[in-house]
Amino acid sequence: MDRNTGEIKDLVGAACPLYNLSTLLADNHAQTISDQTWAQSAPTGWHFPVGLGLSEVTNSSLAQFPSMSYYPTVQESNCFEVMWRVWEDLSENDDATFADPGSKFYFTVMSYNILAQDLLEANSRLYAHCSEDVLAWEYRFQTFLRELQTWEPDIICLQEVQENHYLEQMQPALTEMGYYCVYKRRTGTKTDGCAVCYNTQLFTQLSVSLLEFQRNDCELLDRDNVGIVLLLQPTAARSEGLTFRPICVANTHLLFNPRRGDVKLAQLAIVLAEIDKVTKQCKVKGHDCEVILCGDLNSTPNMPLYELISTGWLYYHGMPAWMVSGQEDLSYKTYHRRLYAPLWPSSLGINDNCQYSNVSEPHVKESGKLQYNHDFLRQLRYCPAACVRPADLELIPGVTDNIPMPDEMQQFAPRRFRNTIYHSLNLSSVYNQNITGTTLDAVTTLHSDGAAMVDYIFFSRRVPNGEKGLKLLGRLALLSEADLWSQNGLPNQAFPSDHLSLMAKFQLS
Ligand code: KL2
Repeated sequence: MDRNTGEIKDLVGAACPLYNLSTLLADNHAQTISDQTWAQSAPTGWHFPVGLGLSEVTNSSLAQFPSMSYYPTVQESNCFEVMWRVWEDLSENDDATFADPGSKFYFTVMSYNILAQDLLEANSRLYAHCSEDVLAWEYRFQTFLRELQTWEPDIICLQEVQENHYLEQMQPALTEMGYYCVYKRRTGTKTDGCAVCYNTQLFTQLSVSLLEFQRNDCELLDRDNVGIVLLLQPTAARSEGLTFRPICVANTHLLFNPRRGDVKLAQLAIVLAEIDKVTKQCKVKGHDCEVILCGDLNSTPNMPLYELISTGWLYYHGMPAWMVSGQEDLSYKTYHRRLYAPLWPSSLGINDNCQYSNVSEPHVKESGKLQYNHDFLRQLRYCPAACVRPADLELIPGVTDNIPMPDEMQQFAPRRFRNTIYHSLNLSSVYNQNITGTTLDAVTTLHSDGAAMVDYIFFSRRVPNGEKGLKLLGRLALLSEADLWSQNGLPNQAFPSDHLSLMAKFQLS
């Protein structure tokens, strides 16, 4: 492969070492990856050549897929290069992990927009660079299943899952592989939706929320996108009798329209409010839960929507709606829809903290008197002035000198800036904007209109000296736009969608 021209050289007859893609993947699947060795030994099946001249030649035959038998069989002697992906190990040599591996719970999460066939066909000009055979659903589905078999994610968050494919193929296949699946189709006429599947050996489901963003009583929320929020309890299988904190897993596919950042923010607020509700319900039962938020957010890194998630706040007054997602620079347009307060009507029942209003704000009882709920009163208790011990108050250690932990303070910090929205989930992205060790942009989606990072896995950040938070142990490396074009763009022989899969490994202690 000449990486500069993107041209695939005909290697027929050239003396090249041949791999068999299918065998490699099959071998990898057969290898049982034990918890402790998994982070250290990168899965051997996929390898991404880093840098020029390190590409590998492989052999892949469509005939390996029985369902493809009605397509022309590729000659066994046809070699072409295939791009692999590497596992990035991020675990420092954590002695405690090896000393007492039983006290930790490890799990992996994949987020994957698998490109609904109906959308592929509706937007076919985006895939004009692809050969017909890599666009066939049967081929793409088999390639997708192989990818799952290669990486064996414990939790899978899928977007663009076409309903008939889900019911007829996906759910049966994944059930067979040991997953339980939850599905939510988009409202309206679009045929696809989101799915979350989890390994039933590792998790039991404590709650499930299926979210529709289309609200008849709200002009802003007139789009058909959806989301799923699950609360999962780690089971004994990998925890040797210990009890671990539940994990709240949210999956969504936000609106695509680059001009409508206002809609995207309101859709995100619904997801954040639902996560907040689930975590609070968990707390009532005496548990803190960890949060994983993944999906296709149709927004690029470090732009306003992303900033809201990663920093916990966003000042939006007068911001052009197209700027929110960073997908396109539309500053040349003469008219700009702009963001002004309120971002969404109060009838949505969600406040500026992206929480359901009835959960954290005082509400008026019928008598007309204000009634304050527990959380609202805690906000008052945690205001800094309330934490100063009057000099004449008897010191009873642990009682009258007791002040909240810094993270508790933060949770109840006054939220009083105007034209700003907040959330209190403390989330970090698994992926950085750049490919590790380079200045190249990492992309998660690519087609003939361009490439970008729009898919994410966010997770509960570890708070300093706190017990809470997830530890990120590793991730499946992304690729650059140039790397993907050198392989004919997406979808291609190896990758079945116009998005790459994202995967991360976490530790819960
Ligand atoms: O960006 V996506 O692709 O997350 O991969 O989400 C949407 C787009 C998906 C669901 O609406 O369909 C794709 N140009 C390009 N892509 C489009 C367009 C468009 N005009 N409309 C929908 N999609």
